Amino acid sequence: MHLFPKFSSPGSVGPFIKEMNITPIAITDPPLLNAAGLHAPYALRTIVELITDDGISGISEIPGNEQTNEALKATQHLIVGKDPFQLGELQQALEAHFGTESAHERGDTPWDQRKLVHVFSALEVACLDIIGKICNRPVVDLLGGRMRDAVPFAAYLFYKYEGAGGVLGSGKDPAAKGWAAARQEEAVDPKGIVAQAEAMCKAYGFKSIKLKGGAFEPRLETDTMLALYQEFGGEYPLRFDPNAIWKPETAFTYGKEMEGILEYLEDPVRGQENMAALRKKLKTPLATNMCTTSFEDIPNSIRLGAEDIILSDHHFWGGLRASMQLSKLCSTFGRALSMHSNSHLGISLAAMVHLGAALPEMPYALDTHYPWQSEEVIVGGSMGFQDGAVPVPSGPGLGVELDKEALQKLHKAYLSCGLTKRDDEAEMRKFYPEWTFQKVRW
Ligand code: GKR
Ligand code: MG
Repeated sequence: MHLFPKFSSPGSVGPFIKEMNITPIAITDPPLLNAAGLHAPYALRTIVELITDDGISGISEIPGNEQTNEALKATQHLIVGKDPFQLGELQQALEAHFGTESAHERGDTPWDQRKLVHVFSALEVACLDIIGKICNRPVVDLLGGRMRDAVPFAAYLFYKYEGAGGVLGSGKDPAAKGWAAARQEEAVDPKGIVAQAEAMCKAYGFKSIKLKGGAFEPRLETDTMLALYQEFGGEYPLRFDPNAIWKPETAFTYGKEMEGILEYLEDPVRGQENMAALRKKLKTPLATNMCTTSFEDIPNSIRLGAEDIILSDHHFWGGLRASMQLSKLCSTFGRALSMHSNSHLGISLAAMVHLGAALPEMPYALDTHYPWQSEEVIVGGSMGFQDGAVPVPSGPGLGVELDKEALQKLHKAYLSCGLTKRDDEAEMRKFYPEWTFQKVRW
């Protein structure tokens, strides 16, 4: 029973959402290795555009997945006609329609497989873009204001097979130099990874380095980190992430070996209990984007002491405002907050930058896959990095605009590539037919 009348947005006064466009796209992606297999030649993203009655467009980008797209389509009747400022009301309408989604539905893969958090995030970011344009303020100002003018990112290294992705597969451009060449070359040993780090840091100015592990046995991957330390140690902080594929004893052995060379160790083991037990034995801080990935996970994380750093991601924490709430919880409970990424384009990057700029504390450079992508869906092409950081876009809203021609081209690639969701195991089986994903391998 409501003691007070519930406010309901008038709909007919002020701006209202008149149109909602959902466009799945496919972007070329190199054959990067991880614990779940291999990246396919295309990564999928979904672009959402909301248009108000007076023609203001708000955009967002989320990981592409047919199921999420279906869920987005099912929200259309709830969104069209609503006031984009009434985010609380929108959220409640979505929750009433879909019910809740448990943290368990995240799945075991390195990436998050939940639908609803992605749907909420897509709609919230597009609404914030509209609100920013109406108020003539950047999104960072809607999140509490600018704590920094540029947001630092880390070089995100991957073991990879030869090739730069897309229909050309392993096709080589003989004129490719520097980072462009590194994107095409094979990297399966420490030397290849060190060369990749040099090329990426030189091209983007990154000053922190992360290696995605979990692809090869721990000895090789630890040696790779030691080789990176020899080359960059002392100067650039290093991180390593085997996506929870190590057994507790393996993580202890190799975690001890890497003690002193890592800024943090990311998801060495699976589950909050295993993380908490390892954390008691290692001096290196532990970070996660796999065991504490929603508000529902926080009480147990605090009870157990599962990690030191939560790698947020507005795509799966339910949006930018939810990520700001997470930052408050983190500071209350003695966690640092940083940011996780997946293959993405400039709309996601812009949202990450606005969020990063608004966070009260930013002790670590954020993750981004952006250097691995060679296409864009925003006007003007790729966003620029200066000294490893992205300046906060200066325009109102997200400060980036949708390139309609590029959107159509990438949508055509989606229709012709035949992929409907991310499946790194299936891609790996094209090389090794017997290969299976194991939650814990070594
Ligand atoms: O792109 O292969 C990848 C990564 O493994 C990604 O899916 C993870 O979600 O970057 C991520 C991570 O930090 O775990
Ligand atoms: Mg990770």
